[in-house]
Amino acid sequence: MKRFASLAVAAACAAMSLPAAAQFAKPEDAIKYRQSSLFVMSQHFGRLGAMANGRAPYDAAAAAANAEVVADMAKLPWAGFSAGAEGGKARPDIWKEDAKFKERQQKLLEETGKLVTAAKAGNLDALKAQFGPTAASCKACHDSFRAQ
Ligand code: ASC
Repeated sequence: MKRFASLAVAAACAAMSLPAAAQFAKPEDAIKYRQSSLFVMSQHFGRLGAMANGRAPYDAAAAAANAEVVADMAKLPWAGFSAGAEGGKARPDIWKEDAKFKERQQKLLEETGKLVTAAKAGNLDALKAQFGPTAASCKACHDSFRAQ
């Protein structure tokens, strides 16, 4: 069992250190992967927005669960912007301005991390206060890197 566990960890580490491109069988898969994770993120973020903006009743447990999904999804799309996977709504600048693109990713990860903390605080005001900055981090990346 212990041996199996350490093999599993080794395999997971090997997968993480693979170049991102090697993780997808074809460029269309990379595009679908990033769009899918962003879509799931937007669905759960939208549910938080509905609560933050008073369009849905505040539900502390649902808020925390939704925020967790948002933060988990926020980690995923980036591997899908791999070399040779241009297309979809991605602007070519993504592959030319790596530092700026990474900085936007980092900001989203930071804000979605804070969103989890805020949602777990268990009060609507905390959620409201962190919803805007998180949405702003989505928008900042879209403004620079997503085609209209
Ligand atoms: C959403 C969603 C986005 C962001 C963005 C924030 O709910 O789907 O892409 O928020 O609109 O400005």
